[in-house]
This record gives sequence, C-alpha cells and structure tokens, in this order.
Amino acid sequence: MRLLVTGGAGFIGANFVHGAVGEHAVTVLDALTYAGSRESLAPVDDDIRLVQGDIADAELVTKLVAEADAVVHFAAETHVDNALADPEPFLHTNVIGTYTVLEAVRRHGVRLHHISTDEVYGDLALDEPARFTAATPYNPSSPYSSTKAAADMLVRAWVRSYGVRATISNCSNNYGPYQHVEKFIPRQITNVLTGRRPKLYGAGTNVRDWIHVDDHNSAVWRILTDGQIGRTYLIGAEGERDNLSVMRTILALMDRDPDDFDHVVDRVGHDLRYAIDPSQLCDELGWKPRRTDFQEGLSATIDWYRDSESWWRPLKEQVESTYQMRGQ
Ligand code: NAD
Ligand code: TDX
Repeated sequence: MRLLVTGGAGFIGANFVHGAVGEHAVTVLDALTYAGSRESLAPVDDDIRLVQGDIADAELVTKLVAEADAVVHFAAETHVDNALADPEPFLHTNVIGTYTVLEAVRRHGVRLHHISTDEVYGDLALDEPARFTAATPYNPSSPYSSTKAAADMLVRAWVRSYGVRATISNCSNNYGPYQHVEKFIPRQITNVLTGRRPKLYGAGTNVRDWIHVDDHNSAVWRILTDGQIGRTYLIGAEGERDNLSVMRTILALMDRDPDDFDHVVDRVGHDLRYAIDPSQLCDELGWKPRRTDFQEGLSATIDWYRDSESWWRPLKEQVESTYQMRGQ
C-alpha cells in the first residue's frame, strides 16, 4: 500500500511508521512542530519520504493524498495543558486540519483512518461500573478534547454526506518510546534522570487507562485493513491505574523512595477517570493487546529513555521552565 501518515514524526505516528516500512511505501506529512522530530524517524530514514508541511495546507494535502491508497491521520495538537494555555493551535490543526484532510480524501476517493482519543467521552466517576463504548455520548471537557470531538464529528458527517471511506478509533492513554517529555510518564522518568523531583498533579487519584503504543498501533492496522467503513472503534487494554500508583511504580523501577516526588497545582477541569471497554474491537476484529504487563512495559520504556538521552535532552529544559511558570 502507498500510505500517507500525517503526524508521523510524533510519538504514536513514528512508532506506527517504524512498523509499516518494508511492507508499505510510506510518506509522512508532518509540520515538525515542537512535538515532532526528524530524529524519531532516523531508524527508517532511508525507507520513507518525509514532507514537512501543515495538514491545513489544502494544496499540499490534496497533492499527497492523490498519490496515496490510504491515509492514517495522527497529526494533532495533543497536550491538554498547552490547550488550556492557548487553544488556537488546537482549533487550527485538529479541526481545520482534519477538515482539510477530509476534503482531500473526498476529492480523490482515498481510504482514511482517523486517530482519536477517549477524552471525547468526558470523564467517569471513580466507582462507576460502566466504561466508554462506541455508544457513549460525546461530552468533552477540555479545549483539547473538544477539538478532537469536533474532528470526529466532521469525519462522521463526511462519511454520511459524501460517502468518504473512513473509520475512526478512540484510544486510551499511550506510553512507550519517543513520547514527548511534556507527557506524564516520560516527564517523571526524565525528571529522575536529570535529578529533578517528579511532579504529581493534585492528590494523584485521577485514573488513566494505559496502553502500550505498540498495541494501539496493532489495533490501528487491524481497523485499517478489516474495519467497517463508517464505524468507530474503541481501543484499550484494560490498563486502568491511578496517577499516584503509576508514579510509585516509576519510582520503584528507578530505585527511588516511594515518596520522592512533589504534589503540584492540579490541572484546571482535570478529568477524573477514563476507562475503555474494548470488547467490540476484540470480538469483531479479533484484536488482542499483547504488551499488557505494565511493569514490564514501563521498565522497557525507562530503559529507552536512559539510552536515548540525546533524543529528549534538548527538549527538557524548555518543558520544565514552562511547567515552572504554571506552578506545575
Ligand atoms: P504528538 O504530539 O506526539 O505528535 C503529533 C504530531 O503531529 C507531531 O509530529 C507534530 O509535529 C504533528 N503536527 C502537529 N500539528 C500539525 C499540523 N498542523 N500539520 C502537520 N503535522 C502536525 O501526538 P501523539 O501522542 O503521537 O498523538 C497522535 C494522535 O493520537 C493524535 O491525534 C492524538 O489525539 C491521538 N491520541 C493520543 C493518545 C496518547 O496517549 N498520546 C491517546 C489517544 C489518542
Ligand atoms: O507532570 C504531570 N503530572 C501529572 O500528575 C503531568 C504532565 C500529568 N499529570 C497527570 C495528568 C493526567 O491525569 O497525569 C495524567 C496523564 O497526563 P498527560 O500525560 O498530560 O495525559 P492526558 O491528559 O491523560 O492525555 C493523554 O491521553 C489522551 C494525551 O496527552 C492525549 O493526547 C490523549 O488524547
């Protein structure tokens, strides 16, 4: 297949591209914002075409889409704290950018898989027995999740109104190599590695449903190849954990005292709990997550950050000074 991967120089996209080369001809379209990095694609440099550009650039997107058999659309502004500070880039990329991709696939009749998040469903109470399913109403809380919800709605409307051949997936929190150090798990690992104290928002009771990035990407492949057009699939790996226990696991794996961290100012409007019911994807498409041993996955991720200091070191000071200004 000739694949166009938007956001392929970001965390999940780069891991996806690493797995796609060899069997497929991959073009990456990425604006290389602060979150994208050529170095994340260094292992596959010779096997891909990297085009630096904006997904809201209609002329460029239309040209690249015309050359592709399928588009996997990862590109987005993704950090909730950044969206709270300045929502405009989230509207531009997540809404106008997705609209631009949709118009191009509509024009050329190209298959699209749109990557989204469980945050579009809002949050759950800690003791709520129900988890998110494809039938859960959208109820986004943050500027980030509201722009992702808007993008999902555009995709659904373009399928229904124009017959665009698209699928959507909404995944839970990913972890693994090449994740930007602004995000929770890599921030804490690199805090320890640089002699800083890890930072927990509020009391740390918030629950996230963790999935290894390789499992997210294997599900994306399954949906791209076997998914039913127009459908939404929820991707999760039964990985619910509260932030305090994730923090303590990182500290234990890095031989630090369990209380060796700071509580900092909580996130405004902080979603309490996300939880995905992945049974539909497992039952209908026969997908199964494989990297479900969280300690093992976290330990491998810690090793990756230990061994990849040249990848994250140039980002670290800037990220921490921004957090410091926000009291986090
Ligand atoms: P990321 O922030 O690491 O990477 C995003 C990439 O998109 C970067 O390479 C960036 O340069 C690129 N980009 C941003 N604006 C662009 C634009 N206007 N034009 C072209 N490229 C642009 O993000 P990620 O964590 O890899 O997330 C990828 C996708 O997965 C996003 O759509 C996100 O909403 C979704 N998602 C992420 C998670 C998670 O836990 N990280 C979970 C569920 C869903
Ligand atoms: O330093 C921190 N301390 C802390 O306690 C940071 C950066 C975060 N947190 C908390 C906030 C969240 O409860 O950890 C949890 C995870 O935070 P993030 O890594 O910022 O992720 P989250 O807000 O849950 O969103 C992520 O998962 C869904 C991705 O960033 C989104 O792009 C994806 O859609």
